[in-house]
Amino acid sequence: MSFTLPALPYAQDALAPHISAETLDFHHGKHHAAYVTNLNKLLDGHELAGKSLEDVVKASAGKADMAGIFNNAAQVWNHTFYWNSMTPNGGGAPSGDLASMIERDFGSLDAFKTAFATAGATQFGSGWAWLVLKDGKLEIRKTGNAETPITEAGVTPLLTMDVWEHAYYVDFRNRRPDYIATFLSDLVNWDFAAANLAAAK
Ligand code: MN3
Repeated sequence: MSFTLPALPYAQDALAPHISAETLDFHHGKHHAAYVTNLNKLLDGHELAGKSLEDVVKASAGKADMAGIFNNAAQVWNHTFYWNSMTPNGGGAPSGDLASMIERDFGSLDAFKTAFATAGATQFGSGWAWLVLKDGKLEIRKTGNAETPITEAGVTPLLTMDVWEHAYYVDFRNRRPDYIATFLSDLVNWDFAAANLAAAK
């Protein structure tokens, strides 16, 4: 049994003009696809073959002899989560429990946006910014390269933003802060974050 590349949850041009079809063609069709292909090769005949993707990520995390498996498995998981963290006509404001928890734990939606944008902008080199639930409280995480909060005990990711250069270079060149601002204003999928929050309760 091997892993397959999940389809994007929207058309390749659905996030334009913010994120172009060209970016998604490469980012999903080449980068994400390569992580799936590499993972399947690495798991061929391996003791972790046949496990779920989350189990492969957790079992290989922090193990030097499984670094390749971890990097590819975590990148497969992170990217699928990232596609769902965006939606055409996204942005706006969350509602319900998520809105009140953001207000409670960050002070305001604007304060959350500032903290999330700072995490993304200050992740040196490649990585990810996250909104997570930990012990009933919302927190921000930033992770380097393929690192993912699903390896952290008691943490449920609600939302992520890819800050690898391949996520924004075609559309924003080197302007990572502009990509981050656009993610928050026009792309972020609050319904996905709210559904993750509801499922974690
Ligand atoms: Mn990426």
